[in-house]
Amino acid sequence: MKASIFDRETEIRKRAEQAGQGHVFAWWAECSEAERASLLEQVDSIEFPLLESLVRDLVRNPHQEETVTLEPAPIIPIPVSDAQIKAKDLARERGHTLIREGKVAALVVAGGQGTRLGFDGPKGAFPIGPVSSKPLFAFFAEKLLAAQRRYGPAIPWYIMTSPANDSTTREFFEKNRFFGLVPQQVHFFVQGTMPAVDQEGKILLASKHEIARSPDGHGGTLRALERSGALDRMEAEGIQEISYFQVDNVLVRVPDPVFLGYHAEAGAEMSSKVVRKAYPEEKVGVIGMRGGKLGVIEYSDLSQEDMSARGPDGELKYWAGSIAIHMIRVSFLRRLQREGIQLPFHRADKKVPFVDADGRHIEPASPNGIKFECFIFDALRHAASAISQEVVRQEEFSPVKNATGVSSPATAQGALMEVYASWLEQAGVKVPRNESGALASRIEISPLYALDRAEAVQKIPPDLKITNDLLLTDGTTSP
Ligand code: UD2
Repeated sequence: MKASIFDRETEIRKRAEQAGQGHVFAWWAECSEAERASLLEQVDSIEFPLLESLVRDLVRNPHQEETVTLEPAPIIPIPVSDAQIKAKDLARERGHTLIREGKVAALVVAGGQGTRLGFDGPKGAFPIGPVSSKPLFAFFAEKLLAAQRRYGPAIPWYIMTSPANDSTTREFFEKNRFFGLVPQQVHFFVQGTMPAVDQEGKILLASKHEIARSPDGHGGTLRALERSGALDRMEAEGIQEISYFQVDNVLVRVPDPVFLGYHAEAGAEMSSKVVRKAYPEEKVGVIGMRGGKLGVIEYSDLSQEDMSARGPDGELKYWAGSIAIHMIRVSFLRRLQREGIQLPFHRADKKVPFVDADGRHIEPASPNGIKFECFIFDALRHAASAISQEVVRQEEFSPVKNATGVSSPATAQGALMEVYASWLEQAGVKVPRNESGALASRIEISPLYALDRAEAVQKIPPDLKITNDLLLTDGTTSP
């Protein structure tokens, strides 16, 4: 006879009760057979010992982060001197070789809920093309496609989704015929979730038969790569380096031979890109040395004093803002797994809809719940060697976070168009602007037309006239 989850009901209930979470069965009598089975499955999947330790350390006795002295980190600068330019050229060559040898995979974390953007769907489906309206995912796919055409081997693309957006993300790729990529090179893997708890550490119920759960943060990538078999696959395919980025940054260079080269030259296990912070309170983590180890200190954890501290040159002391672009060596992830190293969880206070003690569904107006998330950059402190490279913000970082204002679709499109305008201008084209210097028409260049400035300058005819919206594509783009 087929085993049923009900065979283990007593054991599952006991585990929940022993962990002080027996209330999750409060509405059992009202649940249908299917709902009961589902609830048991959900409770069964909870790692109670882990949850108990998080409730103890982050909810009941939240300890203040011990004050460790922060020091600025060494950063590879944007090259100015001949020696720096030479080092960059060497890095580029090294990166080209690794890509040509098929040793690089791309990985995007796309499991976030995109609540701030208020977009109904996976964030990667957001239409960002200033002229084409093509989605974020299409930009990344075309960059990979263009790199493949240039360097040879297919670049595997790993996409981390969450249970909430996994099927919609897959459907979106199917519908768009994988944006010209071969479906076999695109690997979706789903991140884990953690139960959300109230201020007393009690698990919140999203409905009478549903635990409120949320994705376990982008640090969940590590566990999800192992669990899904993606890490095994990478090793089997001879992938050495993972080019990691976030779904919200349309300007990302993926893969970037220069970054890859610096990272490989240094024998680094995990590396990061940084930009100069635009202003002290900007919501990016800063790269610094903490207790002698390179790390990212999240903006919310940076003291007011450190945030605004300035050096003798008047520049921010902690100017190196992390733009969440990393190079991660596959063997590093395997080592972390072998050594049983787990990333720490952080507490995030959020509004979590829940069912109250009277069975009413409540949509809270202010944060009532606590979610637990891991951050990928916490892996940095375990890297035997790590480098950071400064890059030009205008060329590589313009995230889409909010519906309007800073870090919104409007600012990202503006940044994209300015990049294209500078390519066009360097190619000798007159780009129409109004009196205030703003672009007079919308412009867009597909990565399939030109992957980078050098290719654009070489391809764009200097006598090109821009009289209306301009879209340069190679004509074979799918959507
Ligand atoms: C992140 C960094 C911040 C800075 C900034 C750059 C953290 C805590 N902070 O800020 O230091 O580098 O990005 O843009 O990371 N995601 C998942 N699963 C999750 C949670 C997030 O895949 O469970 C993805 C999400 O889809 C997005 C990315 O991770 O691509 C960043 O998430 P976020 O928007 O919550 O990060 P944010 O803006 O707080």
